Amino acid sequence: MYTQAMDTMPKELGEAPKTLRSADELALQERFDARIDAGDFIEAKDWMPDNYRKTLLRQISQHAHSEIVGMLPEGHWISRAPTLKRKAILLAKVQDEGGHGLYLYAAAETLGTSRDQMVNALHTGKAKYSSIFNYPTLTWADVGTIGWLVDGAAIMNQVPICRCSYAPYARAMIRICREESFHQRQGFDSLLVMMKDGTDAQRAMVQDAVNRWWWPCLMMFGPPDDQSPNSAQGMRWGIKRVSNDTLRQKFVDATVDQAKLLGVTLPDPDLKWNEERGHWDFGAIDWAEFFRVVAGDGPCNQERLAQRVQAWDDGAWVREAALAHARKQATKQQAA
Ligand code: BYC
Repeated sequence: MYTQAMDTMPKELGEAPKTLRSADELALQERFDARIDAGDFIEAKDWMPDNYRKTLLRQISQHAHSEIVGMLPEGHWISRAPTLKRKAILLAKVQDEGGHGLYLYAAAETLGTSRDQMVNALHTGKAKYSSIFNYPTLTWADVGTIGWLVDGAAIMNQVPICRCSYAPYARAMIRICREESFHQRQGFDSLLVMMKDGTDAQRAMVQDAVNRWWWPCLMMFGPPDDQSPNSAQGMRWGIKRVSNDTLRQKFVDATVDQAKLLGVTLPDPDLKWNEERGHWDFGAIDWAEFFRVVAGDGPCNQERLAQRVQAWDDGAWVREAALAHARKQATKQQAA
C-alpha cells in the first residue's frame, strides 16, 4: 500500500527521492521472502536481492570451476587405463565433468556475469574450487577411489541442490546428479574388481588410495557448521538445504557399509557405531590442512591452476576460429 502511494506521486515533483525507491525495494524484498518461504523457485528474470545474486554467483561459479579442475586428476590417467573398457568409461566420465562445468557456467551467466569473467577469476586465483582436486592421483586405484568416494561425497552434497531456490541451478543439478550416480558406481565397480579378483599388490594399492582420499573427502563438505560463515544465509534463502555437518555425517553413514563390501578399512581408529545417536562417530578432521589447501597451499594447487591456464591459452585458436565462422555465417545470412 505504502509503495503504491509512492508510485502515484505526481510527476511534477521530479525524481523520486532515495527513500521512495527503498520503499519499492522493501516491497520487492517482502514478496521475494514470501516466495522463498512458500518454497517457490526463482527464475533469472525475477527480482532478487543483490546478495542473493552474489551468493549464487559465488557458489555456482565455484562449483563450475570444481567440475572443470576436477577433470585434471583423472584425465591424467586416460592414456594409462589398464583396459579398453576402463579407458572408454574414464573418457566418458571426464567428458561428463566438462559438460557439468558448462551447464553450471551457463546457469551462472543467467545471473549477469560472463564466462570470461568467471574464467578470469579462476585463472587469477580469485575464485575458489573444491579443495579435493588439489590432491594427486598416484596410482590407478586413485581413479576408482575418486569415483567411489569423491563422486559419492559430491552426490550427497548435490542432491539437495536439485531443490535449490534458484531454478536454473536446480535444473542443472538434476542432470548432473544423474550422471554423478553413474560415476560413483563405476568407481566402486573398478575397486571391487581389484579387491575381489586382483593380486595382493592391487588390493594394497586400493587400500593405500582409500587411506589418502578418505580425510580430504570429509573436508569436501566444507567447514563445521559453527565455522561456516555462509551457511545461515544460504539456508535462509533455500540455496543450501542441508548443513555441512549433516551431509558429512550422512556420507560417513552411507560409506561404512560400502567399505565393508569392498573389503577396505577406512583410515579412522575412532570410527565407531553410536547406538544412541544412530550414526557412526568419526575422528577429528584436520581443519588446518583444509584451510591451507583452500588458501592455495595444497599438494597440487599450483599444478592444477597452471594446467587450466595452459589449456585456456592453447584453446585460443579454437575460440577465434569459432567466432570467425559465426561472423561469416552472419554475413552470409544478411546477404541472402
Ligand atoms: N573446497 O561458509 P561455507 C565434484 C569455502 S565438484 C574449497 O560453508 P558455503 C566433482 C567456501 O566457498 C565438487 N572451498 O561456504 C567434480 C567459503 O569460502 P568463500 C564441488 C571450500 O558456500 C568432478 C568458505 O570455505 N561441489 O564433486 O555455504 C569430478 C566457508 O565455507 C570448500 C560444489 O561446489 C571446499 N571443499 O558451503 C568429481 C557444490 N568448502 O566462498 C566430482 C556446491 C567450503 O566465502 N557448493 N569452502 O570465500 C556447495 O554446496 C557449498 O558452496 C559448499 C560450501 C558446501 C562447498
